[in-house]
Amino acid sequence: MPRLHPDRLNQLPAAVQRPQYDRAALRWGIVHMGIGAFMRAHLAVATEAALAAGDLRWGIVGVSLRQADTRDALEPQGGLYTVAVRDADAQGQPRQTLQVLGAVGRVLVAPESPTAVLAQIAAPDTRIVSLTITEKGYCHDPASGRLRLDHPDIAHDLQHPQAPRTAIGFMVWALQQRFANGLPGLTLMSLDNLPANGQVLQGAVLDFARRIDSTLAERIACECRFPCSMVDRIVPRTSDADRALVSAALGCDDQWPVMAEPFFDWAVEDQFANGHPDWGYARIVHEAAPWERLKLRMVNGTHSCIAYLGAMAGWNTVDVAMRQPALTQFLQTLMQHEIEPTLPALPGLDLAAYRSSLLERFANPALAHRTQQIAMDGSQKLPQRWLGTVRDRLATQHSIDHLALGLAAWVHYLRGVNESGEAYTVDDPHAAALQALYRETVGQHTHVESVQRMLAYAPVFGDLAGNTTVAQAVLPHLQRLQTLGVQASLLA
Ligand code: CS2
Repeated sequence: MPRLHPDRLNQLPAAVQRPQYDRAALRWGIVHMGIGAFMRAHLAVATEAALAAGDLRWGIVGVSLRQADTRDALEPQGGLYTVAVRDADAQGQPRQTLQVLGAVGRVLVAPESPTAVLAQIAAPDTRIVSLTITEKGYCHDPASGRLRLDHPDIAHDLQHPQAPRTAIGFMVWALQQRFANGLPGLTLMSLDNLPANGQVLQGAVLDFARRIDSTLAERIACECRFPCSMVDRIVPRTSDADRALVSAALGCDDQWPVMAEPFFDWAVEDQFANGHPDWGYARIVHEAAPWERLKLRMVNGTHSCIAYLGAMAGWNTVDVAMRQPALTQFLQTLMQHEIEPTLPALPGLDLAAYRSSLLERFANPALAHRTQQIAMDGSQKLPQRWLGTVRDRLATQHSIDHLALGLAAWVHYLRGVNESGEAYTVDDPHAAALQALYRETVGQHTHVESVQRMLAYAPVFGDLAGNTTVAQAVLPHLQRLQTLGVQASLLA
């Protein structure tokens, strides 16, 4: 099968949407750090619409901070790739609509050519640096939100202006070059699932810059903008079967397509240093915080519950887990009675409708989103997904019983073996410490003191570390998970 390529765009089946604008005339207004599947199905889709409407200033240069796989796959395709939007028809049969995108012109691989990445950020046409580097990419302490100056990559980057490793290092050293060349600041826009993601980014960038030169830090503070944002679209990792299915439908080989649900949401603060594309898909808002809280607690909070319970029960994908009535009942109650009362009012938002549409999104049978994928990096995710809600509930002396089952499932997951006795790797930057703690505490005996010691891990739990009320709430769930399993715990 021939490869997807700009020369073959006119041979694609008529139903496939494709770029109709002049890609040769694109300018590179956006540099995106962390060009993974999510960004290619989210920011790139919204930006593609602006390019299609004729504003060609916003082509995207992607940066991979580690691997070369995205560059290696996209380069022979002239940057083209397919977004397959998947759901099921009225009979429950999976279906997809395909769009080939042209917004990503080039991908740079940071470890291979760090100076090219610095030069791209420092280039006159660049206006926005956007980021999807995952929670751990900010090299911050998840509980406090501060940049970890003892992080080995941050320590390295402070010493290596020409060859940084982290997104933070790249941005600050490139901004120094920009200012030296007489160019203005940039919009630095985080699209990661962190509360106040713009502020976390700003804090990390300024902490890093201050270590280099206080004038540089002041200039960045003055000339750059750090909009906070809420992003929402389920984008599972692409499998070989997905690649084959998309290529067959295109009639040519796309090595790097992305799969997404039809749902798309994005609220981004109106804080831009040098304008932004006309992202018709985005809500440009004054304050993103209420949207972030809604999304992180409802979507990601429940997603992580599905992930840990599902991974332990052997429900390998989210849609399979959603076929368990005990689980969906649990999620309903968790949202309605424990999460929703902690959410700020959002004018025009019908929470009950949001909740039921979320359950439908999770049940989408065409996505095959793996529970193990969502389970990764729990140490980075728990604070914003569950612990904020826990704090709010405790402050008003309300029950945290359902959140406690989620926490118990996360602890149980650290065991590294599911209910069928299958071992898996706990993929988390804190895995070694957390699994050692698990073995010393609840891996031995499960009583309130051992649970309390397990939940005393400060980098995750912060001021909740060792909290007795939390430990008491988690204890019966963990005991049931360890002895009776997931299904029985949900029914208890
Ligand atoms: C998921 C998210 O992998 C995860 O942790 O919870 O990627 C989730 O699919 C998105 O945030 C949905 O917008």
